[in-house]
Amino acid sequence: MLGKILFWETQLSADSSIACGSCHSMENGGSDSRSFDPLSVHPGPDGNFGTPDDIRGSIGVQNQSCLGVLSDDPIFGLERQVTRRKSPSAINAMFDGRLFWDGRAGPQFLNPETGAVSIPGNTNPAAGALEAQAVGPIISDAEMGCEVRTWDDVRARLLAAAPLQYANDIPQAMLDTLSQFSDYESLFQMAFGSPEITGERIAFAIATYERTLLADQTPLDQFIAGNPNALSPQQVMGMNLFLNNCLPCHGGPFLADGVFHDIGVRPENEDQGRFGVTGNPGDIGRFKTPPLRNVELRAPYFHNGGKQTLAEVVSFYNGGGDFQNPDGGPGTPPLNLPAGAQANLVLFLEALTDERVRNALPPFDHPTLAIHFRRGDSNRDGSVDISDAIHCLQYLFDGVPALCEDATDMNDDGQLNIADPVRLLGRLFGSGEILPAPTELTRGPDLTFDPLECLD
Ligand code: HEC
Ligand code: HEC
Ligand SMILES: [Ca+2]
Ligand SMILES: [Ca+2]
Ligand SMILES: [Ca+2]
Repeated sequence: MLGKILFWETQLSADSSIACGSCHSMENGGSDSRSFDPLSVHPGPDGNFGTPDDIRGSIGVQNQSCLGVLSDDPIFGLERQVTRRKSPSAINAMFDGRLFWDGRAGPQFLNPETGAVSIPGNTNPAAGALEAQAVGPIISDAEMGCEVRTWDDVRARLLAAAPLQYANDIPQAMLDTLSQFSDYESLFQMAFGSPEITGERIAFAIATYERTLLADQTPLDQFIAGNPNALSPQQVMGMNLFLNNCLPCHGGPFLADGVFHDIGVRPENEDQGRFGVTGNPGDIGRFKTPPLRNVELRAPYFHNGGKQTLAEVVSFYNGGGDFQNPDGGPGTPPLNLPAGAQANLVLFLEALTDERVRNALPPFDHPTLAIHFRRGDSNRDGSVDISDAIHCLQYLFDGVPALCEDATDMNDDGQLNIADPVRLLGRLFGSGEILPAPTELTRGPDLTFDPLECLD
């Protein structure tokens, strides 16, 4: 329960905007549909936006010091930074001893504050991999942290936080816990027997929650259990194609072999993948085979988020990949399937969805995170300019609907009135101060409580 609260706690991030769940949403199969957002693009190794090496990653935090002082990021400026890879799933990750696309979080977990071995890597194949992974994003200056974040900073934030105060639709069982243990010290006391908040305990709790995220109720599971009607005839044909062509790498209960291949998604020097961990030249451009459960929900696909639909992925395999890399290993030979067969393969991949994940039912239920909006962007076209002052005036005087009240509340006083366009005009043309958080510089959550709403 503590781990679930922490996984959905935006106050674990340096600016109370991003939780683990922001980049690993259940409805998206444990990945991030925000990757489709135009602002969720990383320009890739060439540093330029709009070129083929761009990556659809996940939106994290602005470049800032741990005191909250923003600084211009060479790539993202004052907008939120974006990860260099697409977020893989936190669901069904518990049996994998090599997490991340390149497997750099291994089974040994070191106490992040003392460096002592906390979970030795040899007790079982996955051992402490989830714990080792969980400490990364909290400290990362692009995902949830700030420049040189310390665990003292993380601790101080949790001590000062009212748990989940910025979240909505909190599931009843979580509310019951919070009504009994209303601050983080008592939650840590509940879980660990004493109130100390440490990096090690945060990792223990989050990983223990992730071990409840087992998606094992799919049409394929029902079919294997003996219900012949669980798959349609097309899906059975798709399954046979899958068994013949995909099984070498996507076998086993999670439909993944847990090893690293170069299937030619991108030229191998753009992101060297596994090589960054092993230093073995044969590993250049190799990435971990992703497990395929809930893959239907996880678009866009591949480590670079480069394919938008499963049909595009199947067509990629049908042609034998997009790039032939020299050290590519076995790669994937072209399938040369007719269109109907490719469609059946897609239908089979859609039979790998656990409906509890799609519908966020227990154990995949969760609080709703606050909507991110840009203060002042009243007409919601993505930028803040004179047209927003006009939109706000039209809302006030001509009955034009507000698209996001919080964005229109330019001075963040919880009321919509003439003071709002005046505040924006002062900002645009006078020497007016930057608008209240999340400011006009980036999108973020509203951190003041008011009755206004932002509907998407
Ligand atoms: C800003 C977005 C972002 C946030 C916040 C974030 N993650 Fe991730 N997560 C990613 C990305 C991107 C990767 C893949 C990175 C890579 O492979 O180099 C990843 C990888 C993972 C993996 C590995 C899955 C696998 O199969 O290898 C797990 C598990 C995970 N994250 C859990 C968490 C937890 C727990 C938190 C909170 C403590 C968290 N993430 C916060 C984006 C995010
Ligand atoms: C040689 C091993 C191999 C074979 C064969 C293979 N795959 Fe993959 N698959 C991978 C790897 C590795 C990735 C990740 C590649 C990357 O992102 O760079 C992947 C990614 C995927 C993804 C994207 C998942 C995600 O979360 O982004 C899908 C879908 C997929 N494969 C389906 C298939 C299908 C269908 C077949 C058979 C036609 C197949 N694969 C054959 C290794 C393989
Ligand atoms: Ca680029
Ligand atoms: Ca605007
Ligand atoms: Ca106002």
